[in-house]
Amino acid sequence: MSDEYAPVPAANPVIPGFHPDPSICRVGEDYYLACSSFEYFPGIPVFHSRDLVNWVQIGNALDRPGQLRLPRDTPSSGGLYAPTLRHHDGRFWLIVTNVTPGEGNLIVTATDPAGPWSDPVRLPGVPGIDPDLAWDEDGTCWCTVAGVSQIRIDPGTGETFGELRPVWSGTPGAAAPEAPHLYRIGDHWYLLIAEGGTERGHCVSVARGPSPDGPFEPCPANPILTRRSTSGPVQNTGHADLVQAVDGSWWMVLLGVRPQGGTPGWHVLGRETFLAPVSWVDGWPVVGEVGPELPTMPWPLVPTPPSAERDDFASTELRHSWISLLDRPAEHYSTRERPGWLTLRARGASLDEPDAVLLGRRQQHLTFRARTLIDPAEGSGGLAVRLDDRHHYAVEARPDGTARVIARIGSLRTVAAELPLPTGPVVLTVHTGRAPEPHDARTGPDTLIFGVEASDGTMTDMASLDGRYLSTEVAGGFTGRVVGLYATEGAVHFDWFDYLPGHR
Ligand code: 6LW
Repeated sequence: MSDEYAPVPAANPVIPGFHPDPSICRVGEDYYLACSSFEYFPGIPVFHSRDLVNWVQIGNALDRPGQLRLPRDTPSSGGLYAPTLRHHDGRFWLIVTNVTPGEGNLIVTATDPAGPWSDPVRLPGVPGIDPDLAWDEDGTCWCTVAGVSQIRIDPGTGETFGELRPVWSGTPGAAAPEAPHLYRIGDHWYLLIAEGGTERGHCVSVARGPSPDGPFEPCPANPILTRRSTSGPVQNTGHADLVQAVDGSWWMVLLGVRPQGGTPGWHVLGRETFLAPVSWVDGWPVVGEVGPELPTMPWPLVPTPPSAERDDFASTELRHSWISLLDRPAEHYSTRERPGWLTLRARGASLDEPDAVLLGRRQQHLTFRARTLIDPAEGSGGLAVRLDDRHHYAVEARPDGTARVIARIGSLRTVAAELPLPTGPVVLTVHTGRAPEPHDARTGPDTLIFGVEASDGTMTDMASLDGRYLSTEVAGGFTGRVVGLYATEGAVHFDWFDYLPGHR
C-alpha cells in the first residue's frame, strides 16, 4: 500500500517504536535501513530515505513463510536478531541470525530492496549472532560475528573458508562485545562494535587495522558513544552502523531508548533507531550528541507525507508495518473472507500463547490512541497492547454480549473490568494517560486506559492500568509494545483500526 505508516520525522528517534539494531547502506542518493524483528512476521523491516531523517518502510526482507521458520513454541524475543544490510556488486545483501535452534545465520539478496528478496542461503559454518558482511579489494567476503570473531565466506553459497578467528574482544572488562561492522575507510579497516550490554551501560567502541582481519588497535577514546551515567532523556545508546552521505559527511544510526517515569525509568517502546553526526579526528570517528533533537542536517529535509490514521481493510493487501506472531496463514488472517473487513480466526486460546492470532503495529509514540470496530458475533477477540506473551493488556468483546479488560503481568492474569455490550459491532478503544499523582520516585511511565465507545461517540473507560508492567524493565527481552487486533475464540471481524499519535 502507498499510505504506509510513516514514522513522525520531526525529532530523534528517526524511526520510533521497537526498531533496534539498525543497519544502513547508501546507493547513490538513496539510503536503506533494516532492523531486528524477533518473533514477529514478516521479518526484518526495510526502510528508505533520501535525507537520513525521514524514513518510510518499503517492505520486509523475510516476508514469505518459506524464508522464515519460527516454530509454534518460539519464545518472545526469539526469532530474528540484528541484520546487516549492504550493497555490493549491484545487489543488496542482508545477513541475519534466526536464533531458533537449527536455523542460525542466513543471507538473502535483492536487486530491489523493496523486494522480492531471495530464499535464504544458510551459513552452518558461521556460529553466533550479529553477523556482518564486508568485501575487500580482492572480492573476498569477510563475515564478522559477536564476540568478536571472523571467518571468510562465499555469501552466494554459504561456504566458509578457514577457521573462525577471534579478532578483537573489545575493551578489557566490558560485557558483551557484539554488533560488529567492518568498513574500509581511507587507509584503514575499522571495526565498530557495541559493548557493555544492551541496557544502561551500552556503548559503541571502535578499533582499526591495516587489513580486514586486523590486527586491530582500539581507539584511545573508546567508548566513542555512550549515555551511561547521564541523566539525559535518551539512554542505552549502542549497536550502531556508519554511512557516508552523498556530500561526503558521515553519520551513525544506532539504537537508544527513552525511559519515562521515576526510578529505574521504564522504556515502553523498545529500542528505537536514532541518528547522530560523525566527524573524523586523527583518523578516528567522533560521534555528535544523541538527544531528542535532530542533528543539524547539511541538506534540506524531504518530509514524508503524513500517514493515514485509519486502516479500513478495504484492500486485500496489508501495510508493511502490520506484524503477526510467528506467521500469517490465510486460514487465520483474511481480508477476503468478509470483504472490507479483517477476519481473524483463533489459534491459541489467549494472548498468553506464543502463537496467538494477533495483527498489530508497533506503538511508535509515547502517547497515542487506538480504536477498532469489532464484530464479535462469531468469536472473542479485541484490542491489545502487547509487550510479550507474559505481559499484555487487552479489551476483549465476546459473543455473549460482554466486554472485558484482561491484564496479564508475569504469572498473574486478571479480569480488570467487565461490562455488558449492546448487540452488534462495537468500538473498542485504548489510549495512554499520565501516570497518576503524586509524581515521585515510584511513578510509572504512563497508564493505558481501555474502554468502549457507543455509536453516539460516548466513551466509557473500563480500566486504567499502570504502563510500567508493559515495559522492558519489567518484562525483559528485546522488543517493545505492539498495539494490535486479536482473536482467541472462533472468528472475529474488524471493520477498521485507527492509531492516532499524541493523544492523552
Ligand atoms: C542483538 C545484540 C543486541 O543481537 O541485542 O543491542 C540483541 N544489541 O547485538 C538483540 O537485538
